[in-house]
Amino acid sequence: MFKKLFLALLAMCFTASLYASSERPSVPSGTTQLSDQLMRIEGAAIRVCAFSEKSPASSNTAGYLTIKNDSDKPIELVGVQFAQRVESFSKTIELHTHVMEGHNAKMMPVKSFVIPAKGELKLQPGKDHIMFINVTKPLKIGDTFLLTLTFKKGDQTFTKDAYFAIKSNEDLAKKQCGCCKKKKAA
Ligand SMILES: [Cu+2]
Repeated sequence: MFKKLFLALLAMCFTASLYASSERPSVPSGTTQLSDQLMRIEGAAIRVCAFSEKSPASSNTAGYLTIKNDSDKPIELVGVQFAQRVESFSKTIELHTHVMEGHNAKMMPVKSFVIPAKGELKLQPGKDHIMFINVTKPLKIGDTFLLTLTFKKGDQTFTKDAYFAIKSNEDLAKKQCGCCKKKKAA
């Protein structure tokens, strides 16, 4: 009886710590908790960007988050996809980094990002990010989307779901990144 209560309390603590830093604590829970992996996800957000009705195929946007690895083994983020039963808003999702080509920063897809043991991975504007290619519908500030992140730790593969909040460009960075398709001047 006490053991059950203790386990329930423990589960609640882990759930609370996973969402403790969420900007929108009211988002529904019910995601798979992988507390045994000793990971925390913070500040998951997606840039709202301008959606072009005329050429939706050329609309892109970017997602950011911080992943903290409290374990003593490195963890690799190998993929991101829309969670089951979540209506997708882009055709492709890639992991991107920035490389310098002469004086210009250029985005390039990568296979994975490493979260070092007892360290963190910060995906942020102008740096490593999640790229949503071919956005298929307008996004609204304040909406949230559940995404499934796939990780590798040693020879083990596991997933973790995280809510991403749609945020304004101003909320995410002072300056515009090259992630959004630029609006033509009227
Ligand atoms: Cu990109």
